[in-house]
Amino acid sequence: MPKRRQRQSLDAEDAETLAKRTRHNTPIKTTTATSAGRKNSNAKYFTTTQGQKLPIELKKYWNNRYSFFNRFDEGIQIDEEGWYSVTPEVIAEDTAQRISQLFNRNTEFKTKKGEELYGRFCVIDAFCGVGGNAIKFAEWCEHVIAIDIDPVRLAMAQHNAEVYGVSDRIEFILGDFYELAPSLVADVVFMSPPWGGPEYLGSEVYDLKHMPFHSGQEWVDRARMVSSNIAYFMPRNCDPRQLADLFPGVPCDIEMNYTGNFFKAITAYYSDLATFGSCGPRILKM
Ligand code: MGP
Ligand code: SAH
Repeated sequence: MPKRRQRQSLDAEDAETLAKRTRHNTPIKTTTATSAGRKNSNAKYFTTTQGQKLPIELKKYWNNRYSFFNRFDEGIQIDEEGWYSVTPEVIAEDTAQRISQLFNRNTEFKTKKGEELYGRFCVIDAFCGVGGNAIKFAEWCEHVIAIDIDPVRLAMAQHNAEVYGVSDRIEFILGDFYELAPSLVADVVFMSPPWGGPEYLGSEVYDLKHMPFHSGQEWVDRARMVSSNIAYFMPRNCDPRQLADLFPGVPCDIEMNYTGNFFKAITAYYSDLATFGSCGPRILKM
């Protein structure tokens, strides 16, 4: 069973200061939102020890490869967009653990498989990428539906789940979550949509109205067609109040996600996934 981690609330932090806590991280300069360096004819590349040729801007992610998958050397596959989008393993683990514990608190159902306990609920990873979150969900709950619009990344997610020995609990679906949502059935929806590439840090506050493809509101409205239990993995320069307002009338916890001392992202939890039942944004530090 994965180890448990303690969550603490941040008393002194409020919504406005959270939106400004991005200064210690410098955005990388890239020429396109979807593939760092690809459209720059002068782009420099490096070759990984696996023989993968990647734009030099992605080297910092390669250097942190074990923070994304501690079993990286067992054959983990990641493409360019996957490198800058994959959720660090420690954060994916916290999210899966939190959802499992909170959901089971409300349902009290558990099932036993071998020596381990899994929550008897189904979570949708609506944008599974190369599988960073889906793999961790599969370690904590019985059934995961992992969706991605990109066939290459979906195949990588499946391969990576096999490396972790959890692919039997994940149903992989190739498709557009926006189109699929009305026909899906699940208890929880986790969303980590595209933010527009590493340039998401280019403005002081990330505006949910101007996300690529669909606005932050449209994604939440789609997720609500499946379940009100939503977890939304979003840029660290989001305005927590804007995130909370996406789903009026239900509790919302805003969690700051760290790897070590580095503030990486925030996750908004709605409805039953919000622990304390307040309708304003309540900020937690993970
Ligand atoms: P980052 O800011 O690109 O990296 O993304 P980092 O290491 O904080 O760089 P720094 O130089 O600014 O310090 C931080 C984390 O956000 C990544 O590790 C991913 O987990 C996540 N992330 C980044 N992007 C661009 C996306 C995205 O488009 N979609 C999703 N779902 N996650 C992303
Ligand atoms: N959490 C993932 C990273 C997600 S990155 C991980 O840890 O690996 C966002 C992903 O959303 C990308 O892989 C992209 O292909 C996918 N995507 C973009 N639009 C989509 C859509 N409409 N439906 C489903 N997936 C989509």
